[in-house]
Amino acid sequence: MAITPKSRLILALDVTDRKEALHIVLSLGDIVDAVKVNYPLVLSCGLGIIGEIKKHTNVIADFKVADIPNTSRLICEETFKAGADAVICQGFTGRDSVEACVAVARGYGKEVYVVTEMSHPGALDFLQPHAMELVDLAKSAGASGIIAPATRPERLSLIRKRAGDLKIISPGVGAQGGDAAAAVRAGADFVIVGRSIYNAKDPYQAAIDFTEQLRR
Ligand code: NUP
Repeated sequence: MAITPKSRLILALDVTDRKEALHIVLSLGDIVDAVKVNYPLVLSCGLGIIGEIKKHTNVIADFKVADIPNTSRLICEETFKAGADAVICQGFTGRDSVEACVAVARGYGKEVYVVTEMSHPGALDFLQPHAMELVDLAKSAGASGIIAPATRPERLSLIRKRAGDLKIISPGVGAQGGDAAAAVRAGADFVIVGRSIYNAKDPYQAAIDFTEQLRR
């Protein structure tokens, strides 16, 4: 089933300790729309961590899949078999690779999100000049949505205009300087927050504070 915006908050769980990860998921699983796992957690705890988190909330696998179609297909197969609801892939590898990810996702009734312009400064070097083409590719390849930067709300609005019905997940809120409410005003359906929640003194309260900002 597709991930739908309720709180609009997605937690980036970039911790590397299994116990800490599951403790955070237990306390925040009901507040967030999904937990996003990335290489730090999966490389330290194994792919099985996806199924463990999935018992409590939706899971997005931020593997930024970027390979030839056959390898991308195999990566997506393993990711969805492990229980993920969605996978994030890169678009710069081209149409055939993105289509390979979408085909696997469809087979499982799951979703693909394509990275367009990333949130960090280095995204200006290669990705920003091609961001709109990456949006068009995501749309025509049948992806559910795209990843676009909360650190540049003005770019996010332009990307929103181009994206049509695609869902937008927006990273860069908090530690990278982006503002949750501004990202939603610019057209994000979800924001991703990592360090500003899991490094907070009280991650539960930090998550609640973000959901309040997102409601306004
Ligand atoms: O453009 C992107 N920016 C970004 O930060 C695409 C991403 N997938 N991410 C991821 O979002 C990043 O890898 C990390 O997992 C999370 C942001 O974490 P934080 O900066 O809120 O701690």
